[in-house]
Amino acid sequence: RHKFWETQPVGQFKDVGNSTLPEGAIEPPTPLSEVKQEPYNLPGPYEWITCDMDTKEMCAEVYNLLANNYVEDDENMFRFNYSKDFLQWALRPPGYYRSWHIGVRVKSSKKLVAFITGVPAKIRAKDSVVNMAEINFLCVHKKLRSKRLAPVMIKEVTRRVHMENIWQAAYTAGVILPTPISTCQYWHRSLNPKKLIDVGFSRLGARMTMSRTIKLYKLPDSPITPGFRKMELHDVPAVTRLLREYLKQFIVAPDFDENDVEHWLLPKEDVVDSFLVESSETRDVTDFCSFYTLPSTILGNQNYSTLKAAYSYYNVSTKTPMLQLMNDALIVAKKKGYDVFNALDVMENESILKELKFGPGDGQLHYYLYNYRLNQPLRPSELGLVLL
Ligand code: NHW
Ligand code: EN5
Repeated sequence: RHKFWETQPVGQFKDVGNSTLPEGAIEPPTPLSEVKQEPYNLPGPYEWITCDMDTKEMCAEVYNLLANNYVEDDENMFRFNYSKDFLQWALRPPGYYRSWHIGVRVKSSKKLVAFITGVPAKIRAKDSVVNMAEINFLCVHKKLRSKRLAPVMIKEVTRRVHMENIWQAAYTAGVILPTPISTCQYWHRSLNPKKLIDVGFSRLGARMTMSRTIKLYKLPDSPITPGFRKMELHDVPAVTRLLREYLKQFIVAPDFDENDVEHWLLPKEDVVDSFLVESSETRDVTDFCSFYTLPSTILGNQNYSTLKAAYSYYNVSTKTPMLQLMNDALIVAKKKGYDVFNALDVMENESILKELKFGPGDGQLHYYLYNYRLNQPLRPSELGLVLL
């Protein structure tokens, strides 16, 4: 059934439920001298390139490939439209390798037709902190699908990750592959219900009018929590301490240091937004919430071309109840013009989604590890990791 994935060091379907296999690496690292030194062969018309995401031209080519060929929902009504600034941010975290930003061009025309990326991340699974690659943005041009290019791209990124002496990876996908460590549900909170209904993102509920629906999703103009403010550079040490302490409770979670927090969580306009609650007495940072910006192109609508979506990222509550904190996140997202606020049922999210009027979407997100076995699948609430 999975001619490629059956050959890879990932959990196999035949082993699901077999808790006698050891946890950790599925295969041991090989000496670096034994890592294949030349790139894998591509079909004749194509060539590998390393994408220099520092240059505007390369960034624009990648942006265009993804804007036209990346992930769509199951009815092909919406397609992710990651912005250029977002891609630069996502692909250049602390310690990134340019060699992990891999493109495929048509030799004759130089047209970019496929892409895959990795970025380094320290991820903790139970008690082990493991250097991993986070793999994302795998994309093959629509006209070149089903030609088995994806397995070559995955093998090539694996080879380049191995060259840096890294042997594990984490990735997510909307499709089922061998085999998920967890399966999460997307939830959606309407901020601009009229537009969402007009573009077919959501439907008018039974026995609901448009005006009742608009009223149902109304939000205050500004956040409720005293001391709620945007995160600033000087907050990085306090936010790092808060987040590190919080993420300890999850079975799989990133191991962020201050450099990671500065990169991944310091606000960047139209890319990532972060807020915190500062205690007026102690000046301590007691709570934190964040979301990233990922619009979708609306395919074939007369009136609208893009859907502005916020995606819940990392949230920590110690003093402010999570419900109130996330409600404040909804309020600021609404104020900034987002149409919808999306979240997965990871971490503590499940407990607040219904009360905040999120509804389940038609999409799921499966989480995977490469060359790392966990004995049992995780509940979404045991996952402390959000990929972009
Ligand atoms: S998930 C988003 C993936 N991208 C899209 O969905 C965009 C639209 N679709 C496409 O561009 C986030 C194509 O359909 C793609 C497949 C390119 C998806 N992950 O070339 P063939 C990520 O980026 C397997 C992994 O003929 P295609 C995460 C499929 O099961 N494998 O198909 C990426 C089959 O193998 P099988 C996927 O449609 C993680 C084979 O590809 C997959 O023309 C990557 C068919 O290939 C997916 N999303 O192209 C893994 N979709 O064994 C990283 C299909 O079943 C692993 N396939 O026969 C770790 C590496 C690093 C390790 C380091 C130690
Ligand atoms: C990993 N980095 O299917 C990338 N999105 O529910 C790979 N549905 O937006 C991720 N089909 O349910 C790939 N509206 C997986 C995600 C692929 C994209 C995807 C789903 C997630 C989605 C929307 C639109 C459906 C359009 C028709 C959806 C219902 C919203 C409604 C709002 C009011 C309350 C009930 C729910």
